[in-house]
Amino acid sequence: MADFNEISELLQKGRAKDLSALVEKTLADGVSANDILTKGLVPGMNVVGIKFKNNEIFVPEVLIAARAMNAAIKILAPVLAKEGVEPVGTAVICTVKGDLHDIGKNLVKLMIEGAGIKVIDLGTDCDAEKVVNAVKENNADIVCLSALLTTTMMYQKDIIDALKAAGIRDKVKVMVGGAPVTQAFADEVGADIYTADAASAAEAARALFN
Ligand code: B1M
Repeated sequence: MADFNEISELLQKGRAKDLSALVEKTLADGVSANDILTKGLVPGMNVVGIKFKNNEIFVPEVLIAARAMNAAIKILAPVLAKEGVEPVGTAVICTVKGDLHDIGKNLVKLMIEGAGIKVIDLGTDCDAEKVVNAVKENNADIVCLSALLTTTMMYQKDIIDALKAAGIRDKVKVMVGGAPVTQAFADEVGADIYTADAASAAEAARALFN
């Protein structure tokens, strides 16, 4: 029986070594990587977010939890991403300017790669010019924009505007996401696709090529 609660607890405490060992054991017991992610790790990170908001923990503790999350994701990565699949298209992904949150963006990247799409990762704090250049250089089909802050989500629109100004808006589909982003916001900024989680992002990206 998988102990998702223990996975969540270890993540919250930032005990990367113990968490990695438990994630490895849980995988070996036959539990799916997706269940470990969605029933253990993501709920654990949500608790971290709530405690952070309530000033029960502070940036250093959040960073330590994030490090543990990344260590666990590293173990799940090869299982989540099906290897050896010929890419059907190319995506450019980033977390937008002013925003350093990359755990969700990395998950979206992983799952999109798993759906057989080549992903160019521009990292975090990414400005519009960098996105426009990457789309041109890689002849990308999709632009994936992640934003975790209410203060940075509007920059998704700036990137869409920059794609328009560069004359390439109609050549790419723009997908937006991140905790504060909604379908209504996506419509408002003129994105083509909004998805709430990494699995839906991969599904939507893949659907573009079917
Ligand atoms: Co920050 N932070 N943080 N943080 N942080 C939040 C986002 C916050 C909600 C915490 C809170 O107050 N409860 C809050 C934002 C408030 C707001 O804007 N409304 C916040 C704040 C305020 C800040 C700082 C300003 C704090 C400060 O310095 N005073 C600061 C900003 C720094 C900056 O970016 N400029 C800051 C810093 C940090 C750390 C560096 C310490 C760390 C990030 C480490 C890292 O990413 N490497 C951090 C963390 C870890 C969080 C929380 C706790 C967790 C985020 C996370 O990784 N979640 C977060 C609270 C929370 O979200 N519960 C919080 C797990 C991840 C799997 O989920 O990223 O939402 P998420 O991704 C999901 C979906 O959103 C979706 O798929 C993923 C799941 O499948 N998704 C997409 C994401 N991108 C997508 C793109 C798509 C589609 C779906 O298509 C393209």
